[in-house]
Amino acid sequence: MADLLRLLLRVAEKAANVARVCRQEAPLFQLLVQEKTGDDKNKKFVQDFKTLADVVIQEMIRHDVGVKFPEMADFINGEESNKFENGLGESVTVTVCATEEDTAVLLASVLDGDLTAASLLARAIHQDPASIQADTDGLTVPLSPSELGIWIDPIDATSQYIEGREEVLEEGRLFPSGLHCALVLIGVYLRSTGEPVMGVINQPFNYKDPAGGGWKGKHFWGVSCGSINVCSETRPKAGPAGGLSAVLSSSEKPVVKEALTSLCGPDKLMFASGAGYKILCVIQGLADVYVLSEGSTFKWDSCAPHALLRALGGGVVDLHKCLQSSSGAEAELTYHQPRTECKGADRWANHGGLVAYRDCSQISRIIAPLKGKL
Ligand code: 2IP
Ligand code: CA
Ligand code: CA
Repeated sequence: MADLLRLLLRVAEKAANVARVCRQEAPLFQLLVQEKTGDDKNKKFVQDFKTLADVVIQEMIRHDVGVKFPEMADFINGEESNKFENGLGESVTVTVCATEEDTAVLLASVLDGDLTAASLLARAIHQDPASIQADTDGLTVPLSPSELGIWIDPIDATSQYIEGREEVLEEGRLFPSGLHCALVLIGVYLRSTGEPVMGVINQPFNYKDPAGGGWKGKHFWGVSCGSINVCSETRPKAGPAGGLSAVLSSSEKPVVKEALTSLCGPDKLMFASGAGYKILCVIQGLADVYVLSEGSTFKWDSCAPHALLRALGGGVVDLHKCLQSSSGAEAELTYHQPRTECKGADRWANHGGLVAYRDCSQISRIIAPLKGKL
């Protein structure tokens, strides 16, 4: 299934192109950022467009993977539904059509007839992406498509994507917010056990060409299945013993912030936007752990980066399960079973919160100061 990995890298790059086009092309950008103060229909329309970028990307990924691997078609899911209601209350099913022209016509019906915007989007959807440099030659992945399912978050950290603040990233440093937090996440799991086995992350706004060539992206990937553990990132060297660093959501509970400030010290407790970006920070060694005490992330947020962490020897565990058991055994997140007692997106929430880590010996150190506090 190295073919699948190469395909996911390509569709993630296409997704990143769509995300960039929505910010680069004036007719689309205006839709993305303008907050009209007019009537409700107008407000709803702007809201529609933000959701449409997500829906379109997810459908494009689903379409491209489904064509190449039909056995997977019914097991490709994500944050969005392709049923879309436009500002006029009409319901449209967003699909990728056989031709660019047909896709443009369909999208125009969602965009209140705006064929200019719809054509720009359709072009990005049907365009072949630039070829991806990824060292996957010789990689064999002993899995078959009929065993696998996929979780997609077409754009994670949407709020940062819309706000659009530009940062010049520096190697080895975590930047708490900005466009670089927006990520395309595609995770593959085993239908039988729910283990994450492959992940692709595309960061569409990694680097802005100072010569005016626009934004360039960066991709990350990992495969973890049986004895095969391969990742685009190298295992970061262990930091000096004793100093543990953690990244949290800025909206994390005060009790967790206090407990981890005592453990890590104020300099090693960091905050960042985007669930995917925070796990990416752990993957890159910019933080040792990401701790989240609430069920505010979903399977599509964690599946892809979880696979990369596993390939590096780490993982993602359910925080509340760890607090209940001393060993943390059986606490690793899985991706195949919904919480049947819940409705809608909540069925797929990581409801017990999470701890993402590269080194499992750090879990007990993180858990200890949180015991009895949550
Ligand atoms: C969100 C996004 C948020 C995150 C939240 C996710 O996904 O990653 O940034 O909150 O948990 O569900 P926070 O940044 O506080 O960690 P989306 O942007 O796709 O809705
Ligand atoms: Ca998300
Ligand atoms: Ca999203």
